[in-house]
Amino acid sequence: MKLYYSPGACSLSPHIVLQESGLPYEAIAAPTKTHQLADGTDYYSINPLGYVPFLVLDDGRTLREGAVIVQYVADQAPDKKLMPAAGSFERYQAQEWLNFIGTELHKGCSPFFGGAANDEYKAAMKERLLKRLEFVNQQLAGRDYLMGAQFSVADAYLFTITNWAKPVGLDLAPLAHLLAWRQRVSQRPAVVAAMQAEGLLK
Ligand SMILES: N[C@@H](CCC(=O)N[C@@H](CS)C(=O)NCC(=O)O)C(=O)O
Repeated sequence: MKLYYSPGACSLSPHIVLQESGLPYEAIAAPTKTHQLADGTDYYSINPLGYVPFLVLDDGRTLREGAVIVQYVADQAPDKKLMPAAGSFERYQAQEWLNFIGTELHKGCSPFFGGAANDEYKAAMKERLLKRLEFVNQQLAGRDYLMGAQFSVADAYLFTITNWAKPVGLDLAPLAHLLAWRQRVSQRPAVVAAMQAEGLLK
């Protein structure tokens, strides 16, 4: 498998999941600022939408949405229990988290990265994001991970998005459960390895 990623972008989530899975893969940088690979290839010739993450399977088939890529990878390494079994109620709960993170958090952060949003819109969006994060904070009380005792792909996605708190201007200090969870996730060897590979750790 090949994962196209941009350092620190939402593609860190499948990068973490690939590391957690133990499956062989190659990570290829496709920086969002240049849309060009290191060898000069125009990234739009690989993914016409131009965004990361983008997964290419060994047989050439592709997947391009982060919330789906992480489920595909998890299902290739079922022994790692990164996603509950298909058909179980827990599977829907994990998908509920992925959808929530994608639509309520990830896309709420996007206007803060080079968008044309004005200050009024950004202030309203920050308030909305904080309300959503307060909910997540409550859900994490007394739990190691979003799904309970087991780390899942939803944790990889939430960790990636909450890494952006500083650039977006969100103060996470009052959200003690979320901060404790971030600390726990940040210490997982797979998370450290993926962040190191993206040049995010000193
Ligand atoms: N719908 C996609 C959105 C991915 C996305 O927003 N990627 C951003 C980085 S976090 C990106 O590549 N932006 C650069 C661009 O759109 O050209 C997903 O959920 O995977």
